[in-house]
Amino acid sequence: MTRTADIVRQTNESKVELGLDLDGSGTTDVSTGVPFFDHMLDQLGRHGRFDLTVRTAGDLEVDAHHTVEDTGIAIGRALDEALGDRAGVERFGDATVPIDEALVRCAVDLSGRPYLVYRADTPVELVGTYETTLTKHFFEAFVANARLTLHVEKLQGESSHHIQEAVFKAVAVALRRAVAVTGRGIPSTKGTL
Ligand SMILES: [Mn+2]
Repeated sequence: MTRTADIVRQTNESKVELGLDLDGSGTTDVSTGVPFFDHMLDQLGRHGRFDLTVRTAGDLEVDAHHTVEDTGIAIGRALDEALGDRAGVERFGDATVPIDEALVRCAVDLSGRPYLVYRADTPVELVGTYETTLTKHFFEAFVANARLTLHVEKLQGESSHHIQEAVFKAVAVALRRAVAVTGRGIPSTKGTL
């Protein structure tokens, strides 16, 4: 059984073409027109050990908002589709990831219910051309479409680049652990996720 999804999503604000393989090797090919965001999605694929291809062409002449949000929707949708009925998955995953002075903790539950708790502000809100406040928005879109619970908490950090990167790496590692196939049935007393 392959756990893959290919998504094409087009609106008046963006076109996203996305490929995801949950059992890949961490090979990524990401292009959104926002270099720092590309760098972050690269971390997500690489440390999640997913194969991830992203081609987003958004209305960057406005700003990066729609590009980031619509990419989050597509990645979430792809994850939901690739997981299928979620049978056999570990379901819960967590990770605490340092980058030098920055430390970020993340916990995931593939619960079927979208919920985000995000506490990872940054000292400055611009890294390259990327507004770091978009990251919460990205994960809101991701969580709603992937139907999972995600907690992200910055324990400490000074560099906004490091904090943001530790966020994406922690989410990647927590997701890798949560989607790992470790059993057979649906890991819920409800019988469904
Ligand atoms: Mn970096």
